[in-house]
Amino acid sequence: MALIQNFPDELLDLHHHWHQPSEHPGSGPGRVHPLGTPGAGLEFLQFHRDFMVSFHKWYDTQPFADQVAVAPWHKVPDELKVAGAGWTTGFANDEIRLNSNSPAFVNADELGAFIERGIHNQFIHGAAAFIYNEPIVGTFHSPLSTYFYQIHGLVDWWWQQWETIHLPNVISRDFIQAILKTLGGVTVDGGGIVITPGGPKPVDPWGPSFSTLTRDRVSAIEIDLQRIQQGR
Ligand SMILES: [Cu+2]
Repeated sequence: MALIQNFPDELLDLHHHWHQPSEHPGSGPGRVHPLGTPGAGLEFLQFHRDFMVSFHKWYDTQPFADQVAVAPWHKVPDELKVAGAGWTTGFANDEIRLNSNSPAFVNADELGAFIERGIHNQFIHGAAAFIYNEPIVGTFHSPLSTYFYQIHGLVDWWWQQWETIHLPNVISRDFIQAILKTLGGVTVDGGGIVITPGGPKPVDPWGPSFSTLTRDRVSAIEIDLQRIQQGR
């Protein structure tokens, strides 16, 4: 039995609304970047990471909390890797790429889009619903099932592996927020970042290493900035 009792409606609605804006209007900000558009992949990763943090704030205090049942998978479980559950050579190759980062993902947005549009949307929720006989995992109410946290734990684990490799490329939201707070405004152009605290006065807050920022790093920062400016 893997359904979670007493699950807070607000969390369930937050998730449903994010995926389906017409449902539960007002439950959180909803998705900013539609599937298939720039920023959508990173938003998918970040939303579910944040969601799992919110979930654990509640779940871990419950007397019935079962941490083993919600522990992240670190690979697609073998029992799901059967044709009857929809496993294909294509998904097997996707998993190899996710584990090896070869070919490399240029940024977390590309990684997130690859996972969401592939294994996540087309395989793993449905396969888990089928193999574990837990139909709700295949619906927008999937957070009611402990399998949700194993699935999204795996998605997040792939992201964490990528972050470990690309640490210099990753600029956290907290870091950007601290900069916004300190300096009042940031604009990004193709050549780098210009800090404008009330006027177009370029400043280089990161020192010499900042000048080595690549276009990929800047685009990752741009996405973070858009998210912050839109209140996500
Ligand atoms: Cu979801």
